[in-house]
Amino acid sequence: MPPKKSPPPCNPTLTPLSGDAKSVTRDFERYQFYHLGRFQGCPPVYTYQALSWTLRDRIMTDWMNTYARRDVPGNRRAYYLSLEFLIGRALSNHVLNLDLEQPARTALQGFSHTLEDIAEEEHDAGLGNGGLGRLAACFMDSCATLDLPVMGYGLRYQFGMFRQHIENGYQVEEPDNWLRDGTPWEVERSEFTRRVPFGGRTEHYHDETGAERVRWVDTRDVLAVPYDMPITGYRNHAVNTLRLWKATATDEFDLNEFNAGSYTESVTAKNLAENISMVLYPNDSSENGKELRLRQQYFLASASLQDALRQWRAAGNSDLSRFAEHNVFQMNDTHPTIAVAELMRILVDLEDMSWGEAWAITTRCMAYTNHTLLPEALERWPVALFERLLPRLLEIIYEINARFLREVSMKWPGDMDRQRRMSIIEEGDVKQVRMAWLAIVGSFSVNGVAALHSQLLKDGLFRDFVELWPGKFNNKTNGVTPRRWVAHANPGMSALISSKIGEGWVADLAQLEKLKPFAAATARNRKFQADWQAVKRANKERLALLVKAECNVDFDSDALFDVQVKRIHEYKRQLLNVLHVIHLYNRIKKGDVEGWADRCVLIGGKAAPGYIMAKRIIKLINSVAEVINRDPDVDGRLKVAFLPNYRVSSMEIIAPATDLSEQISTAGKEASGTGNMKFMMNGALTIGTYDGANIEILEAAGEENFFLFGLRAEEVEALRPHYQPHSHLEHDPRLREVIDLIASGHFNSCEPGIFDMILGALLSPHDPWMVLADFGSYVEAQEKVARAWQDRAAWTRMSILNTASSGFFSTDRTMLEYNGEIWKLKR
Ligand code: 26Q
Repeated sequence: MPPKKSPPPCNPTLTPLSGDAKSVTRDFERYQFYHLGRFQGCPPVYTYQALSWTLRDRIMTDWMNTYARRDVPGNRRAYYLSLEFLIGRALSNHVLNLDLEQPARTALQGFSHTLEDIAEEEHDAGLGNGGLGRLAACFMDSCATLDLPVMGYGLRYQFGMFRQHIENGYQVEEPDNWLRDGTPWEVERSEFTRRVPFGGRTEHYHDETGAERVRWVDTRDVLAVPYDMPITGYRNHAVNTLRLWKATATDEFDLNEFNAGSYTESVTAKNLAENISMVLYPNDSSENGKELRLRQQYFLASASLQDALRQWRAAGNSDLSRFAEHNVFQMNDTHPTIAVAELMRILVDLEDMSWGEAWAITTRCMAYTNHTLLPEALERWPVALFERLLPRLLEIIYEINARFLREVSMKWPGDMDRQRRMSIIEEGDVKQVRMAWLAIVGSFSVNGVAALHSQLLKDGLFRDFVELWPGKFNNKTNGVTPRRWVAHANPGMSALISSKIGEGWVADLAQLEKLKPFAAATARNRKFQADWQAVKRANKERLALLVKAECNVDFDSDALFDVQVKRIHEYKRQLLNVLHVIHLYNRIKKGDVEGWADRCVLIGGKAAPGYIMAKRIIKLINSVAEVINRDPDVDGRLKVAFLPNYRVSSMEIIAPATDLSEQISTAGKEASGTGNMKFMMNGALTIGTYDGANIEILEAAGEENFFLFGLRAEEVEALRPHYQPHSHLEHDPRLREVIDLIASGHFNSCEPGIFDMILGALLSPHDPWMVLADFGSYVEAQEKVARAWQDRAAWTRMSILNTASSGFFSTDRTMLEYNGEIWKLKR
């Protein structure tokens, strides 16, 4: 089936629908009654749908106009390629951006549900694992708000991140059928369907001029059907597009195979095609070698590049040699980096370009962002798998590699060891393609996501490449969007801030600096500081309700809310947090409660389904929580809860209610972190190691407003060969008692032995995360926290200063840096 022809440009003279309360109410009622056939008293999900359609109608003209404005020859554009966009809910976000809160509330008058209740009906679009996916969503928000011509390309997974249940303390996964009721936030654009080839073989031949050329034949093609989601800017009438591809089988499946009588085989083949966009891989570090994952990656890369080329031609361009002047592709980690080879294939095989010309274009439009320092998380694909699935792409990668290694050998003649290290193909028992190397070789820009991370990449993993191309490597410290994470999630604090410094901070977060004078301990500021505390308290009550509902644990809003939410990973060291909790419990049991600060400890996060240790850590947290919460001696001094199914919409309630943000990874292992920034913006204080963006948070907030502890990255590496966890046990009775209590079976009397694997890991001299090395320093930092909490007025001032210093961590700043140094788009 040839793709349908592009439609003519839309009509830019359409009049926008009014946003006044009367017109919003009329349309809302029309959807609710006439379209959905639902009346007052109907389930709130229909009210959610009617309101969403009403809003969506009010996005359409801006969306079309933004598209028309951008669609001119010579206009430069960026494309953000990502296997993940962790979007969360959309309704409230659009209400905020379109400034339609009052009209929406008016429309709901007379209904028994508030705007907040209605918004709760929306399923999170959980099309990502964690930080990397949420970052992509925050980037999209900021690009629209800055009116940057950036389009996101991703996959429309039918099942997003699994839903997590806790049964008997263990994680149980359930599929996330987020599209069951459809979503109002997408528009299918089947007219832009693309065809993506798989399998088959290559044929080398000579064309009429005698030049050697290659055909990829006998492929099994899959159709990529785009679904567009609008990304609204903050009150600026700009609407960008997130284009998500769904895989469907071609018509030939039905025609050829069904008619040939091989009915079951053809159904299997059809399923194989449609499986591509079925489910998000729930690992947040690489799970190597899975064929379906490689299919997903190539499917995204190929469909998106074909579509970008189509768009560029549709805008009136024709001279391909100028493609790189007008287009840049930002690759979110190595996941979509097969795009480097795919663009070469398109230019050389399909567009008849010479290798040299094609390579000049490719290496001027590709840019790569790295998100990890863990060597085990670096993507590698077996050559044999590539050969079977993407034979033409493998040939192209070999050619790229051969030419690249020639360059290496010219610079370092005879240095075979270096050639072996830098080769895109890793030799060995199983030959593998190193995707990060392909990305570096094929890109003009390579960046890390926080200052320390970018430096460690240059000094370590990427060192050889830095010697070859020093100018390629740069840092772009992550951020988060203040629209979702402050204006929407924390309306109380937002109103209070705006009452002092106006509303400009929402789209220019550096303005939060103007809050600093209000943190001073003066009589004039007393009212503001009391109001700040009252807002935090109200937010804590909201979180306490959630914790009660989800965990059946009573959180007292007068206590310190101490929170660690993120994926469960050994390097993130949830275990260190648990050890401290057990230490506090031991102190209570001994009556050692001098200067005690009552605490509510909240931990949440998902474990990759195959990550046994991470799952056992969840069980330990739940077991410890159960013992502590039902021990009458504890008497309200300590509460512990594990919040199930942590996701974007839970963070919207958690961050505004947090007093203490736990950022306690082994130094040098967390590339950046972004939860740390959400907490800071919402006035939490951080207890953290010198790692990732924590360092920049500490520098912005000032050391006196941050609880720093633990070894630094270089100290971790220096200690590693000599690390002796047992010596920490011997020298620190607090630690000894904690470990002894776990070993005694106190937390698992009904399930003996289940925590042995955790004890084994903690006590091993090869523990890569060196948890016990930081225990003492962590406990001491926590004691400082408790002392600081006693002086609530001083704590409040530190809280204000954290928010006031958080301007740098807006993705608006991050996007301006990407644009200024990499994309160079006109705003
Ligand atoms: C790879 C291959 C196969 C299956 C899955 C994957 C995979 C999927 C997701 C590998 C990694 C991820 C996600 C990584 C991630 O979220 N990294 C985080 O990125 C954030 C944004 O830059 C940083 O703040 C975090 O420090 C980093 O851990």
